[in-house]
Amino acid sequence: MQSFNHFLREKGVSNEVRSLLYHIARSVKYINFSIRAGNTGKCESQNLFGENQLKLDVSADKTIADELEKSELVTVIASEEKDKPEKFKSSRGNFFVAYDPLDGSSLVDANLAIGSIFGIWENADNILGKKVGENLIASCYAVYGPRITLTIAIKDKGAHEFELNDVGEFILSREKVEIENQSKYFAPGNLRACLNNPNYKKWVDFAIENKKTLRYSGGMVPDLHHILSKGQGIFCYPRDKKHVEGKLRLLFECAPFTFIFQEANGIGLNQEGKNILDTVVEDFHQTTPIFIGSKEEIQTVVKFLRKH
Ligand code: AHM
Ligand code: MG
Repeated sequence: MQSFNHFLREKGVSNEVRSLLYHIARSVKYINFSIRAGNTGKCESQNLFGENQLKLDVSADKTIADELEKSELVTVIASEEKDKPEKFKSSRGNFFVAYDPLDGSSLVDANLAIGSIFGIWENADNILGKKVGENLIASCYAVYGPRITLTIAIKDKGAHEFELNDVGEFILSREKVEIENQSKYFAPGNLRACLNNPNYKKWVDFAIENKKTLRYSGGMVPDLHHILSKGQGIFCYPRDKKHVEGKLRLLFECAPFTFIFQEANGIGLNQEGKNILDTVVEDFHQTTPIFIGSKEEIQTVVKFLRKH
């Protein structure tokens, strides 16, 4: 039984990063309480993307922002649910944290698994105009399912999964999460793209002909967690006519997950076959097509899209 703080200290993770993760873990526990309390209705507001917000989206966003401010280590935060980044004046550190407070909001009423995603950058002054991976030093995500897990990846120290126990502690449940290069699972998001992109359809047909197993819930967190749990799989969200730069957000979703997958021997590419972490940040809310999972399979998908 190893708490995440103890485990990360043994791995040589700095006091500051551990303290920041402690506050993130606390916000995850509070969000979990809120979900269990059933505060799942809609509110009147919309986010920047024109999506209707749930009470949970708004409360999760506030819970996380409050905890990050309390850490006194974060200078700037950006959230999928906030129009603009926010600054904390009282900070003694200089981290930038970007987060999606509640990924999979549309699954809340269906009672499917949902999650939160966090990316942690050191040097909060320089996010715009730089490659998104440049100062990214850690990322994590929580799954609110039948069990509550927090998977944390630290630069060059791997990805590790912790599970919330009945006394409110995150205990190591899987050390060194790793995925294989090949995969029998596939999660083909945005199948609407097949209507305008015959190459995507060819790849989906290829996956079916090769007897791949479909796993797609409609939530990026549970779908990517499935891959990391089974040790193999691929997830795609290509562009289409409506979403010309994809739907999923670079800072809040794609970069943190690509970082985690790289620490787990996986890969995250855009539709041009470039590493997501090499994307230059031009806007806090920018989106990107994404292909993420088992290395060789992802390279095959991207080749299909580019050459067939
Ligand atoms: P959200 O953050 O508003 O929940 O949107 C992101 C979600 C991802 O979790 C999921 O992979 C994707 O949107 C599903 O999109 P679609 O409804 O087009 O399948
Ligand atoms: Mg999301």
